Amino acid sequence: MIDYSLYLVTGRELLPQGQDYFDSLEQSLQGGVTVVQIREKNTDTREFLDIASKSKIICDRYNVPLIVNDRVDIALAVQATGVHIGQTDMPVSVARKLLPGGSVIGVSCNNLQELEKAITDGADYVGIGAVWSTSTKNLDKPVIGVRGVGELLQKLDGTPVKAVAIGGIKAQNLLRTLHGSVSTTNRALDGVAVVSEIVTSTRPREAAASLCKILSAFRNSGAILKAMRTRSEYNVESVLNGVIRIMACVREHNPLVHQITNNVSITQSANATIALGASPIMATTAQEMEDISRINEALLVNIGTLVSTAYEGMVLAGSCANAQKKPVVFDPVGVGASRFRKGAVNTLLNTWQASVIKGNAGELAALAGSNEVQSKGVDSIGSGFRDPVAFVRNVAQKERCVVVMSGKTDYISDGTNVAILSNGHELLGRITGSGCVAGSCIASYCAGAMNLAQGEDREGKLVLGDVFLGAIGGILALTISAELAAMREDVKGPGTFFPALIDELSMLSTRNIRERARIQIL
Ligand code: 3NM
Ligand code: MG
Repeated sequence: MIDYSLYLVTGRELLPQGQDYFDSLEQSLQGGVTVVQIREKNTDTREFLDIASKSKIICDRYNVPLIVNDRVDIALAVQATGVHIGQTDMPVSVARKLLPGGSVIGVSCNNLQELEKAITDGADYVGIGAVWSTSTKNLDKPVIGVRGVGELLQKLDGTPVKAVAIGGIKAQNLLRTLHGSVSTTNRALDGVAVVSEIVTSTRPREAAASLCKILSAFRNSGAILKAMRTRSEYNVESVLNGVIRIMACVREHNPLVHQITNNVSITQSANATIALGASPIMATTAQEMEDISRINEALLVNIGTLVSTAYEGMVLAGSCANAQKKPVVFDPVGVGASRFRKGAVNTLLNTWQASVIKGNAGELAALAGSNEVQSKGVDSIGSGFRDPVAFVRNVAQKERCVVVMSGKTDYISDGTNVAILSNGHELLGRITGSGCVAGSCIASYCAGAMNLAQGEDREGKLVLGDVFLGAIGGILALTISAELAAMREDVKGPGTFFPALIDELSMLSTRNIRERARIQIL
């Protein structure tokens, strides 16, 4: 059995100046590479053979299997463990006939057709790529994206075929790659294949060791089986206690909540954030994202009025937040309204891991590719999903995060548990931006949840803090405050409602939450 965890594909042309190929290979084995593929694209047979046989001796010393790219004859000559076959190379069946019994054959796959063929052909493993863009290889097929890898992995269920992802994998995006590519059936990658992250390093041992550390931290975190859940069990009592702790923490610590949002509701969002006790920063420009990501405690990305400058900021801000394990709340406003928005949402979700995705039924339907609920612009039309509980749970599993479906009843799932909240008031639907404000409330409470998690184990986690509780808390704070605001005598309609809502958000008490929360946990 091959351990596919850290699969090195060689690339002699990428070695740093003065770095010896064999020395680099040996160091990477010392760092923890578990399988090596010799890849020589423009090397004469004699030289290829020479490199392969010397590499084989080194790999043998570390008990690491050697696989040869494309060339069955070289694999035979050096008694390699197997071959790796591209889509334009020799068919698997022919290679299988030529190689000794028990040889390992891997196939590069970019899409479902190629994957299904590789399974039928009897491949032992597949290399799924490119998951990220890369300059190491000229890509003639589309980049799959982390979420696309998950969809392909699902097709391997019930087969003995192993899978590694390849293309642009770095220490900095490895955890996100591993987490985001787990399928809805909990099929995870067996490993990752890298070229440049190890080969271009002047310290390949350390480069490999860093990747190994992340791989084992991810496996040990138990995160494969969970989308984002941090506690094993929730009930109404524990959830309300958690929300109340978060509320107090937000007021005490005034977390900085970075919000890239739309120009319709930006003022409402900033005001609501302040009212809850958090501190908003509404920065949008890419150049300042890295600095802000160091000081913020949560990020909100809202595509309500998407413009290209803010879009660049969104791409970068989310990656920075992931790198710092800070919660990312994503509001794909009107994702069904245009192809542009759909494409942007797809790119954003393939680039970074959202911690919470919040949308109305129409937006989440568009995101999930369901036509059960339609949208009109940014609004949802119709009565909603036949089985909203199953729907949010499935989207949470697929997107590997907490999903909030807002509406008259709000459904929140971490992929396992579902909270059903039925607080709120119809006046919320008669002002602009109440959905966007909900995003700000969730981000503020996720920041509070992260604050409460300081000192907890960080290893293998993509985000710190219980974002399921953060999402529930944000929705409860807003919808209960709306009820209290609507009860006021001076509130005559939507115009007077909004300022009253801000007042109530700032005065919300533990008692209000305990007495008014209408919550069910499944
Ligand atoms: N195959 P790096 S991408 C060899 O998509 C290879 O099948 C790919 O290099 C595929 O880790 C790739 O430097 C290059 O991005 C991967
Ligand atoms: Mg090939």
